[in-house]
Amino acid sequence: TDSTRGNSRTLDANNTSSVPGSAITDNNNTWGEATDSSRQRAAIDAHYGMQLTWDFYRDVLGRNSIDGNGAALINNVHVNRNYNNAYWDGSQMSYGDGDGRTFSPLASIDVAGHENTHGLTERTAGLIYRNESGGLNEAMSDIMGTAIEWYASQRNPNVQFDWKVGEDIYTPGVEGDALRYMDDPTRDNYSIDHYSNYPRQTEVHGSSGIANNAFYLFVNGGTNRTSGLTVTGGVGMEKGAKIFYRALAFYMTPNTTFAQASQATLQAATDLYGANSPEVQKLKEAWTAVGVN
Ligand code: ASN
Ligand code: CA
Ligand code: ZN
Ligand code: CA
Repeated sequence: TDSTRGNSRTLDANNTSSVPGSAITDNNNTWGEATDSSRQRAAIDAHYGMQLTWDFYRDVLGRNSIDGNGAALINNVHVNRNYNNAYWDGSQMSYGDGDGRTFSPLASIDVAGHENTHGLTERTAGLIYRNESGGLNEAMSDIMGTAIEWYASQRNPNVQFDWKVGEDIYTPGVEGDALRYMDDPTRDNYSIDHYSNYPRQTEVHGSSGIANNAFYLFVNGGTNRTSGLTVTGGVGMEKGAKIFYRALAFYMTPNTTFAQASQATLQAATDLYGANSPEVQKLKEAWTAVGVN
């Protein structure tokens, strides 16, 4: 239980689906020691991911937890047995341990940031989890999860920032792969990176690639594989995260489409940096590159 972060806490579901789970104890309240039980590791990872999420929301987004009012973030680990998933259920997070082949325990920083951000989206825009709004809901989680990984990498030299999602927990026996790739969403042979392909892939974890790639091009610069259009340079993660968060919290609504999301982010960028700013110009280029106008 983290008294410095609204009593957010991490609990043990004891390999059942029953949440919230039971308290996890330690003989000296110093967590992550080599001598601590290996069963604590997933809990410490989930808890660290929650702490970084809390601090990123506070320091970068200027927001007090998911509801803006300091709501405790509740994490459950060891959910089910060999469970290859992690999710937000409307009030708390659940993390499986994975089967050891497809996934190791699903508590990496980017995944924790992703799941916590489902809570943020639910308490702000309320993007409905199907159709275009569902793809945007998923993209906001990948975007903030990756921004939180970036924030962590600025503070902890052991954290490696990248544009992959879930690289540290996906297929532990395979080097270099990931669950999703924001710099080239099509690399997973499932996601799409351009709105012209939306009719072919409407599932939310695949259509998210459209907005994921727009965010990547905006923040980092790069080329969209499908259109071949290039955004030169990028505005950097901090500005990108602030703009997309402002769009989520102030302009998006439950049925927002990709085209409306583009307008929402442009309005947010205009609020923060001005209508004639390079930020607004680059953001237009990024959305154009992924086929959204
Ligand atoms: N891990 C998935 C996610 O957070 C669970 C789901 O499909 N809702 O999106
Ligand atoms: Ca200890
Ligand atoms: Zn998700
Ligand atoms: Ca990552």
